[in-house]
Amino acid sequence: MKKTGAQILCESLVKEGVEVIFGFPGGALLPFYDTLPQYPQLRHILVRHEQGAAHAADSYARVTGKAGVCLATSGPGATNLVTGIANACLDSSPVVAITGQVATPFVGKDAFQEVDITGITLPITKHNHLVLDVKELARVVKEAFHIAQAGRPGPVLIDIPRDVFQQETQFVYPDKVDLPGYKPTLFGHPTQIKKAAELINGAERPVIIAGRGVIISRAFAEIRELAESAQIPMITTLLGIGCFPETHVLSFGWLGMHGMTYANKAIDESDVLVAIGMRFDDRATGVVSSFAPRARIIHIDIDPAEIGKNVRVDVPIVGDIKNVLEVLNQQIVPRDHIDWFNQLDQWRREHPAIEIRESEGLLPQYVVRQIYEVTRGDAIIVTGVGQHQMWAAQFFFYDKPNCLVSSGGLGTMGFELPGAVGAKVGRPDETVWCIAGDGGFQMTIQELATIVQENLAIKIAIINNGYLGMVRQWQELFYGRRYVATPLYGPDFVKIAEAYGLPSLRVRDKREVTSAIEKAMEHQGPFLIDFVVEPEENVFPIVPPGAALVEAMELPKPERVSPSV
Ligand SMILES: Cc1ncc(C[n+]2csc(CCOP(=O)(O)OP(=O)(O)O)c2C)c(N)n1
Ligand SMILES: [Mg+2]
Repeated sequence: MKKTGAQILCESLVKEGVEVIFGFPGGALLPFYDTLPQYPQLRHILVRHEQGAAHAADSYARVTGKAGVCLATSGPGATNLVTGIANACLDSSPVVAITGQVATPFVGKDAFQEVDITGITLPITKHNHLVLDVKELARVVKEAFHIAQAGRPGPVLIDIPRDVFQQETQFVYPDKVDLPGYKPTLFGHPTQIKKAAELINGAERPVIIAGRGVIISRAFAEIRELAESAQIPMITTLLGIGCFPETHVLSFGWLGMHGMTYANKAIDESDVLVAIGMRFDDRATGVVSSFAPRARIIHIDIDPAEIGKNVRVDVPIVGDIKNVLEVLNQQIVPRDHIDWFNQLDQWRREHPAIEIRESEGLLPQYVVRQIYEVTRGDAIIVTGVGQHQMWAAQFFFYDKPNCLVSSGGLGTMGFELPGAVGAKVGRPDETVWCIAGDGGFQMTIQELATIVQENLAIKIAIINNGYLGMVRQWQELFYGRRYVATPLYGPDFVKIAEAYGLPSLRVRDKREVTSAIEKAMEHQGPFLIDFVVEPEENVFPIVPPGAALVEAMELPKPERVSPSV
């Protein structure tokens, strides 16, 4: 029996195990939306802006490990996806973005709502395809899901003209993909793994830096075995948070611009650095010429393009991390590094890094810490970008795997609210806290309507400092305190919540923080708290731009109290 392109798309999505589509309709998609009710197994979540659909699909993919799907109409719908696609690309998230396109006779004619979305997204997708014939649709969808998820994950875009949705053909879903040009290397080269094992076994001051690749590969047990048997301190990247329990004795925080000073020092002094599923981003390395100057570097990554891209590497291993570590672990000689750990502990005492200064006012760090205390760390945290993002990473201790969802590579303000939507839809049984900036929240505030319409029990904490805080901090520290375009008027968020139909509270006093968080947790549905915090609080440590990791500025000493890690 013949099926229409719209039916073929739905059938193909069902075959791929897709359960949720985050989308927004329009003319080019009308045939698709008209068909969708025939497939009740496909839940459609109507977002309020296509950027939200892309972020939700990205976040859904991060928390489930399955591809996330977003859908937008041609022209402005498609361009509204662009930021979200770029975000997924830079953080290696498997998103399949589907766009409607003008009908094939109109393609290339500047037709109403026509943009060349495959052209626009070429540099920010792993692959994209304009489907010009319904006969290729099933194969293109199959390939899209394969490419999005195989090897290093990333976004794939499928552009489907309106008439292709209406054309009919026989539906046969391919069982296999045949892509001779794309065969990711999954198993590390044995000789390279042997060299790595020898380096690790001979190391005096080894360090592991683990990135999001470890989470993507679900190599939680394998990385723990490596760290424990070889007694190597574990440091993560920002996006690697949640690949190893942060309260484990071997956990030494995360590196980089706002990372822990002792972690950055450990890297600086290390003699063997095992970099796993991370890509030496400039926010992680500081000035590259001074990065890990004493270390031989082992780099394990599934993407050969990352090897040697930013730093020189002594032993590259290309492969899936779980597979590589399984083999590597067999060659590790158990040992300890007592002197090295004594040194690390001394640095940790000297630079406690994660501390909350004494203050009568309401400090954002305290809000994050109390969310940790009340949830006992059992929550998925979704953040925006800025100071609150760094505090969320510093003051919550991530013990459960894969519980921080944050925009790392692109640093996209506005990710927080739609990101929380994707996380809650993907893991409905988990508590999801959206830790939002007052700036970023105003960028995608409209997704409150999605949350209420879908009754997603997301708890929202706005860290309301009245500033584009991270930019203000840079102006304070590096631009003579000239606050240009960073003081931020915001609406009354409690009234906004009320208007959208969700309960809320405002907290200005630190004594009310805990009970407000408890109230939000007790409430069955979504809940918003507007935390009006100290406006000019800064994130420490901070490695100034152009400086080495060890040149971090720390919280001024007299203000230090309560070291807690
Ligand atoms: C879309 C976008 N525009 C601009 C920036 C630059 N930027 C980085 S952090 C920041 C301030 C964020 O303000 P807010 O959301 O209130 O968070 P805060 O730093 O105050 O916690 C800005 C403007 C960005 N990251 N993303
Ligand atoms: Mg702010």
